[in-house]
Amino acid sequence: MTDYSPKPEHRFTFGLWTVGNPGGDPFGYATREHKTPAELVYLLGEVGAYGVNFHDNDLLPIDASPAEVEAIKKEFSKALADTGLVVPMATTDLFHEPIFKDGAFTSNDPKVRAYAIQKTLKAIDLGVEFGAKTYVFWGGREGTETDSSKSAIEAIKRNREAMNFFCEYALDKKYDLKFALEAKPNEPRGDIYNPTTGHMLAFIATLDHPEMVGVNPEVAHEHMAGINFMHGVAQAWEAGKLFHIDLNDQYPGRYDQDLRFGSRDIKAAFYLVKFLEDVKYDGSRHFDAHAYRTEDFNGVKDFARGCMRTYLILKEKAAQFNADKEIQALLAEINADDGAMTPFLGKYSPEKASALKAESFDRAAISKRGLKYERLDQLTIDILTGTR
Ligand code: GCO
Ligand code: MN
Ligand code: MN
Repeated sequence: MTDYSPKPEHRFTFGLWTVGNPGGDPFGYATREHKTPAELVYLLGEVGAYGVNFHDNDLLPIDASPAEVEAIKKEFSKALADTGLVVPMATTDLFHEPIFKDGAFTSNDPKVRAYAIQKTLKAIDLGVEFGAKTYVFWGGREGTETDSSKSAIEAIKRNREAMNFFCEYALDKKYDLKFALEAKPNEPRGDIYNPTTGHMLAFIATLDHPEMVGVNPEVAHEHMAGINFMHGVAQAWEAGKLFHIDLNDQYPGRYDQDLRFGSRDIKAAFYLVKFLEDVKYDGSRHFDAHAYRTEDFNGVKDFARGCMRTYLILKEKAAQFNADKEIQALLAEINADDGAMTPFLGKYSPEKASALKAESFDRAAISKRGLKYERLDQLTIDILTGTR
């Protein structure tokens, strides 16, 4: 029996807003009391997390007085020192306040845009003060309900202008900081701009400092869009852009559920963990989820422990998959290459193209081969269900 207890090297992190989520929803009031940032750090220390992330206003209420700011920071720093937790990531709350009702960086109102940039500059300073090396941008309000209201092209330009501003700011301040953009298709807006990780990757390529900016894909967000999360993560990784990741779970086609990691689609979670471990992703495994509204704070601890435990179980299953002789033999067979096509494949040359055009292929014979994916998938299921 393997030890599934979380260790710092696993890089498990939670946001203050995740374990601090009071259980309210659009139809019901909070079911858990408010806890201070310091209290939440102790809770995370108790369950064995490595780090804690925050929005500016998770830590400091928006109208906190200078004295309150100092007191909260002091208490929070003490909790970090007592527990050994670190702050790998920080972000800005650009969605709760009514001023952001029609967006932050993409608002039609220049005053709102300027305020959003000012708030983010201050929030970046706060994150850096606590040691954050990754800064996440989630534009929850950057969208529309009616496309009569806003130019989709202007929205892209305004988002770009803001990101370029922050890159220059970080360079100017000599901050050791990279930016990670988080896509979501909808909720809270009817539609959000740059709705998927793929859109974000394309957007990043248009920035002045694309090397400073990557993505923060979230399981639930891509599942809401009905797409394969691991494929998006792989694309980000291959492009050198996987700067952070938000782990949770989600039934497609439903409201934003933020379920405990791996609790809905265990197979998708398995392929994701296997991918992250196989490529040796060394960033945070950030759980952006929250406990069911039915839970008290013991249930919140069960939730947090569950996220990490499931990750570690799936990591073990991935190692088992990689070591399984039958699976590896099937994979070797599927990927077999006798070299006969090498002259035709790879980089283009005019000779190669002519040779390839002259070659004849026995389509019927090639298509007859059974690929044994049914067997392979069942072996995967056997591993996942612990029957193998
Ligand atoms: C959501 C998002 C947020 C962001 C967070 C960090 O659906 O509400 O996932 O939780 O991840 O604001 O920027
Ligand atoms: Mn989310
Ligand atoms: Mn998220």
